[in-house]
Amino acid sequence: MQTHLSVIRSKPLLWLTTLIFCLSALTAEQRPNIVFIFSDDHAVQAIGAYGSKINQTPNIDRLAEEGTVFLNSFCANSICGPSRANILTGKHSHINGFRRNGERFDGTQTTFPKLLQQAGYQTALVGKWHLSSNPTGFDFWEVLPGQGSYYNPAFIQMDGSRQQFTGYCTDLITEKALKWLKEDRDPSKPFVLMAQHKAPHRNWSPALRHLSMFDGKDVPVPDTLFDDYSGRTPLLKENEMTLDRHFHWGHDAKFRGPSQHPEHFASRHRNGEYLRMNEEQKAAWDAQYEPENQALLAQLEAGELSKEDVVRWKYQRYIKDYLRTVAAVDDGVGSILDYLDEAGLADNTVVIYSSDQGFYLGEHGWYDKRWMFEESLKMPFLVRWPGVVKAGVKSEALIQNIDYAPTFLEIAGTPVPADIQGRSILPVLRNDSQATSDWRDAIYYAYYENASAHAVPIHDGVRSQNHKLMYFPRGRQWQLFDLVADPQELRSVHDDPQYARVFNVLKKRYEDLRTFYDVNTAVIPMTRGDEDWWRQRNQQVNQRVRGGDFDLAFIGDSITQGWENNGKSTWEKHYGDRKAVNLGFSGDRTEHVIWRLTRGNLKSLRPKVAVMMIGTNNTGHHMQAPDEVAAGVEKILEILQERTPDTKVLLLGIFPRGREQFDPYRANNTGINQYLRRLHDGERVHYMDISDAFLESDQTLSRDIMPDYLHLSREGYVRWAEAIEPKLKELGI
Ligand code: SGN
Ligand code: CA
Repeated sequence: MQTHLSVIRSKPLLWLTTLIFCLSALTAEQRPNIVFIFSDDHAVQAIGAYGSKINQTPNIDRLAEEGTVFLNSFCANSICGPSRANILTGKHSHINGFRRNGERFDGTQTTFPKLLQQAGYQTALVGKWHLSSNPTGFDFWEVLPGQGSYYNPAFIQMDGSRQQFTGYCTDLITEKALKWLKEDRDPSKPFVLMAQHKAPHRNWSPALRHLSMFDGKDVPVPDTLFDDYSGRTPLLKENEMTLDRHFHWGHDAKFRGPSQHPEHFASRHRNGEYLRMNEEQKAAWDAQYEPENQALLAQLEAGELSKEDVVRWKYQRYIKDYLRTVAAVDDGVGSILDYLDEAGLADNTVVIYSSDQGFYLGEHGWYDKRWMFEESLKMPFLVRWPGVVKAGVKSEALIQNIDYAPTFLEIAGTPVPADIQGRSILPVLRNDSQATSDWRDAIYYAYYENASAHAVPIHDGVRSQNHKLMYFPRGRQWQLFDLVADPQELRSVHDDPQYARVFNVLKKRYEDLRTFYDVNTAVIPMTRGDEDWWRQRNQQVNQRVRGGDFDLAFIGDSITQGWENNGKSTWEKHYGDRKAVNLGFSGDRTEHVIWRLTRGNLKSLRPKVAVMMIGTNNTGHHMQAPDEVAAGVEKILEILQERTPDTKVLLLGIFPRGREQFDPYRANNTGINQYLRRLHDGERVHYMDISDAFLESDQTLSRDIMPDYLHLSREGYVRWAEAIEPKLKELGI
């Protein structure tokens, strides 16, 4: 009540409204409200309560003083849309279907706002959404289109129209959230309000009032600003998020006019935010940046700066802008907390501050996120719930964004659907925020957005209390980090004999967690567009099938692609004038074929017959279990059915491999084929096992047929063609 007293003394009118409000609030249901304040790319390194060395966040820190800070809070997929989908559904990306930015969230699926709404909660969402489809499950929403803008942003209204507002995005979102709280909601109902900021997302455009923050001061530089990436996978070097090489002239560094100094600055010279500003905003902006910019240019021209000096300058420009945008988020948190106090709502409202993923604040020389390293894997999670959550506590329990949905449902006293993958953290909260004895030992993480901005490869892994195991399908590399001995993750110990036990046990946990969360990579569409030759071949294929009229398509991996090499003369003889096309890509597994067929290869291709042989790389690359690979093949058949229903599929059993009969890879393929046989329906799908065409009488393979015991020789292709020829005729080719 102490806040009410101070309000009484200072503002009599406000006091009256507050009193009336409190009385009505008393008669309202007592189920707790939830205020979820969520920002974009706010790393824990930039939050006071997490021990920031570079800024202060007094308002966010209030949640820490009055509640709990979760130190080991992680995302499931370190990128915007996917993290939001994880939160809404309580499920990993491969289950909720939103794996990469740019996909479309299926808003018909069950989400926690829908369930809370059904349970009688009022639900509201303001700010960044970034899931393409319109929000579902909210009584009120007003969202930014896509990434939204910092200056004078547009918001999509519930009727689908767009309205532009003058002002600064973070402040507008706070104001809109407050307006809903104060004026628009039904005070007789409990509520959940999600206030979701764009800040501090790239391109880190501060509010005018914060422009001069940090003037005359340097922000401390992270230890690893000049990381040489040794001791870890070479994939790190492909990264396109360095301050050194990927910091853009206008967009990031805020220079005006055409790009200069390409030796230091990447070339994007358009600063979209500047173009949105009115004259007054531009004037304040220029007054801040221009003198600093001109000073740097003068130094560059005078040859006074080393390459490292310029990286340090870019770091200062970057980090100050980033932290300035954080300052407005922190102001917004303060305004909302103040209002909850004033309105007497604080005691019965759970307030959470979080952000969609972490971010690199110069660590490893980077900005951006995506990698499973600590800085971008971590999400802030501070929770205040007077009377339930112990105040001033720091928790080391491993929590993840898939836990939010079940937690919110449990807070509201609503049943948690059995298919939700996260766990409610309520038992942890009720246990003085410490992990209960049956709490989890590790979290599972998966990143899918390869072949896109910043060039981070697909990877997944597990993170336990003290270790992290990561797996990169490209190059099939493991990385293992000891987070106690090496908190900055600078040396992978995956092949260090001293860590053999840890490696083996974590690998087991990795496999078990993948089974537990139903991860079957054989069915999850994956591009290899980050490999140049693959991307080019795929573009060529897409072009060919668009222009052509094909009766026969061969779908598969290198063995199919080999029709263009060892199989060339046989192809010409058998298929040269039968309108045939080769959709074989060396190294492809079922998941890559799924990607290709759903994103271009089948756009206008409607063959009479498709000959398909796929799966031996699922075996060869990671001995994937036969039922999983077969599910991948089945999914491809479904795709064909859906997109080209009249095509007959000649599904071939995976060819034998390995010299000996008892080769483990061959045995795995045999295991897959047992399942594939069952996919034969004699109508659309025709299964054939032509192994006998390749095997000797003692079941071995000869080098004459398969020189490397996997790929076919010229003679091998002759045998393949002859073995299927009668069937092709029967199918009308
Ligand atoms: C934009 C940014 C990227 C950023 C992605 C994803 N480029 O594309 O730097 O990684 O968003 O961010 S920018 O040129 O538009 O600034 S996310 O948080 O939405 O996933
Ligand atoms: Ca983000």
